[in-house]
Amino acid sequence: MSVRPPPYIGGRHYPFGGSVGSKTAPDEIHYRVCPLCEATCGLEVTVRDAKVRRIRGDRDDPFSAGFICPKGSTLGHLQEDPDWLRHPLIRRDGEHVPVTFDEAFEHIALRLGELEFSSGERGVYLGNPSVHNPAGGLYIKPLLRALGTFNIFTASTVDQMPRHISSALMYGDPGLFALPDLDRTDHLLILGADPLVSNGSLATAPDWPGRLRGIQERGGKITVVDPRYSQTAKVADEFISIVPGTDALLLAAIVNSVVEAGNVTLGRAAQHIAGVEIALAAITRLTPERVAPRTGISAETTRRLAADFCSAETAAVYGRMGVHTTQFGTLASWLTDLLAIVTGNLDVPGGLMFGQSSHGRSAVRPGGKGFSLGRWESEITGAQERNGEFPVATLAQSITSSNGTRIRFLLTVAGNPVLSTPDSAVLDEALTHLDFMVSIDPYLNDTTRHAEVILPPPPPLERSHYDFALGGISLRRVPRWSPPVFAATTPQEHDLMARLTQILRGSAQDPAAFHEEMLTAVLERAVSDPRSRVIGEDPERLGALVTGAPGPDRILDVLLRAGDDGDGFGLQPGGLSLAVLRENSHGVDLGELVERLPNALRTESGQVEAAPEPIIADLPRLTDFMDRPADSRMYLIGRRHLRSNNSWMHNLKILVKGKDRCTAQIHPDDASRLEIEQGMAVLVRSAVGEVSLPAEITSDVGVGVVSIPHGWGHTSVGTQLSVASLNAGVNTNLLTDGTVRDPLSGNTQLNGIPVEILPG
Ligand SMILES: Nc1nc2c(c(=O)[nH]1)N[C@H]1C(S)=C(S)[C@@H](COP(=O)(O)OP(=O)(O)OC[C@H]3O[C@@H](n4cnc5c(=O)[nH]c(N)nc54)[C@H](O)[C@@H]3O)O[C@H]1N2
Ligand SMILES: Nc1nc2c(c(=O)[nH]1)N[C@H]1C(S)=C(S)[C@@H](COP(=O)(O)OP(=O)(O)OC[C@H]3O[C@@H](n4cnc5c(=O)[nH]c(N)nc54)[C@H](O)[C@@H]3O)O[C@H]1N2
Ligand code: SF4
Ligand SMILES: [Mo]
Repeated sequence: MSVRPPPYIGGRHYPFGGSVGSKTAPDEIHYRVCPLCEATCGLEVTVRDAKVRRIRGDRDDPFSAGFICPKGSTLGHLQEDPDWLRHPLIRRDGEHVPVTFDEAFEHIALRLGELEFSSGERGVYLGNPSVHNPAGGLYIKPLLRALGTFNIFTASTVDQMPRHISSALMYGDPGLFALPDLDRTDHLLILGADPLVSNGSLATAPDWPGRLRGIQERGGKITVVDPRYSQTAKVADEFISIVPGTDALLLAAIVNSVVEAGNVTLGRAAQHIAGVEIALAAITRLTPERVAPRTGISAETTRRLAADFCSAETAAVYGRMGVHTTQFGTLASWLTDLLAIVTGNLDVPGGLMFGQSSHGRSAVRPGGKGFSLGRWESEITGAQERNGEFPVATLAQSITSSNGTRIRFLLTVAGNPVLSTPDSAVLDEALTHLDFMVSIDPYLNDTTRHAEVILPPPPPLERSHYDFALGGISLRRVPRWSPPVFAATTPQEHDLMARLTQILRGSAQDPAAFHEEMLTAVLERAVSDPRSRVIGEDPERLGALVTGAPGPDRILDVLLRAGDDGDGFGLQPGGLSLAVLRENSHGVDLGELVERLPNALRTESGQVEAAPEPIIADLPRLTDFMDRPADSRMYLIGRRHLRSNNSWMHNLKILVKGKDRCTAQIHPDDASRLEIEQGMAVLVRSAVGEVSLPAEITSDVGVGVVSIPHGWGHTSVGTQLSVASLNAGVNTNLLTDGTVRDPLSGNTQLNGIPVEILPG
């Protein structure tokens, strides 16, 4: 399989990386995909004398073409961070002390044995990095099964859960996201996303800067809607300032403007879409005039946004954190897709397209089980499940409840909820009520300091990598597999999960046997799946042909070979396998996304449901909100920085050096009204908490808006973050009110929180 030339020319080549000093040994060059964010950039890692000498963007990567951000060049720094734990810790007499892996697992087995937690007393929190490593992709499922509890919490309910819910209700699959086809679109409307900084989310593509420039160079237009003149807004053709938390209103009014102008057209996908009339009838009250006082955007501008969208040959709409982490996140997410539907831009090149992972097996006909909300409730808090989990905002109460059952044993995997989730002070305190806590995490941080046992995985360069989670949301199909750069000196994350799973099941700890068991199950599923390339084959015969290290690599080999583009274990010569990815170290370019309707649909009807019943039933809440007067306080929103990664990369000096980034940005008009001067400490107070931090006066934020980044506040005692704790900052989630949630998704409102600001 040959590697085709890059899909686009360009890419900003940041001159990052260390200098190349005097030579003592020949350089080794390794190619790998960066696991730090959703952009999946290809990296070129130069190693000499067992040390990383330089990391730069891999110019031969067909997807990223040399693009890299400052974080991508820090994998060597993570490798050498003295605070990255290289052995487990056990807390003894209030202090975390190093132990061997065997001792740590022995301790866990002993404690779980003596404490005998019932299923309702166990709980788990999964954080963001588990989306970015193969162990998270493959080994969490059996671990959750062994935990045998409904008390599952993840960072999704402070993030993308609304998109899962709207996608599940519309397309029948919570993972089937409609993606903006950046490389072919003529018009891109971005709301509440800052991909120049975040490098994109739920639309995997490296080099958003280059790809956005590509739209403009093709003569297309980019419009950004944001309460802040974001980095992305600065490169857009038009910026529209919006009152935080009101995007659902704006989007509904845009859709109504499309209708009013007689521009509704369902386009190519028309025959696969049901319920458009019902959807349109349900939003008729949300007119450009009526929403304007709430959104702060004139009716005229709203109509023009609609006209721009309709007049473009192809148009894509993209909403992210600013849209999803509000009280109307699911409605807003549905409305982005409805806008694409009524303008004929769904499942059309240049519009919104559906992704397709290379290790997956596509259905050959539409239809499925559909999707239900609230299949069970928490016996502790009464919260309803959403996509298999409870809102993380109910985690603290699930631990401290005095209703009988409560969580007494908590496992955290790759998560720092003490900094990342709402009502942080309450959660921080709640964790002290646990009888037992285990964390799979490389750092002793604000969350893991509560753990009795911490099990660290090896750093990224000591692992193989493949993006199980992101392949299906990539804007181009470019499977890439990366071998480890350095041999691991500690067990892999999947080994840790295997042992933990075995302890929970009460079986002997034997990771090798566990990996074999997983592989057998995957093989058996593959040969009995009608969509598979190896249906009816003998799993044992295939098993003998599998290559790669035990664990995720061997499983990947089976998934690739039995998948849509696989070699079928020899039945389809030239198809994908782990060996083919190994040979093509820059990746294999399978090209642009192709139309996937109707077969990708898993709704009961086999159609796109434009008007799902729970969505329509939630609309009166939005109309009521429109009719209520606006809050007279200021609105708090977040922001990210290119050199940050949620809460956990502030321990690298190279990323945190420079001027203070944990500031409260306020508009000059607000500053003069409140008599606040540049750099002065201000107190920001919400319904649930307050923080004091330096003011940064800038007209980048709108009047009445205050912006504070999240992921800071590394102030806890008993952590081991020698760099992060020197640049601690404050935790904005002390201000986040966990009771204010989007009811359809359970997502907490993180953007648009009413706050007061006081000098001092
Ligand atoms: N106010 C506000 N709050 C927010 C947000 C916001 O915009 N505003 N954003 C939200 C979003 S989008 C997210 S995704 C969440 C993130 O919330 P979390 O996922 O809970 O937090 P992170 O800061 O990503 O912490 C990641 C943890 O994983 C550990 N880690 C790093 N690499 C690995 C690894 O390879 N394996 C394992 N096992 N552990 C690893 C780190 O040490 C750290 O403890 O925060 C959310 N919180
Ligand atoms: N450098 C860096 N990159 C990251 C991360 C990081 O921490 N640092 N985190 C990663 C993760 S886990 C995620 S989920 C992604 C998130 O990716 P993005 O969603 O692109 O990231 P944000 O920077 O949170 O962008 C949200 C934007 O919404 C705006 N906003 C706030 N409230 C509103 C509102 O009510 N309406 C509108 N229209 N806009 C609003 C904010 O001003 C901001 O510009 O980023 C990922 N990439
Ligand atoms: S944009 Fe994301 S994937 Fe690319 S180098 Fe930066 S952190 Fe890594
Ligand atoms: Mo996220």
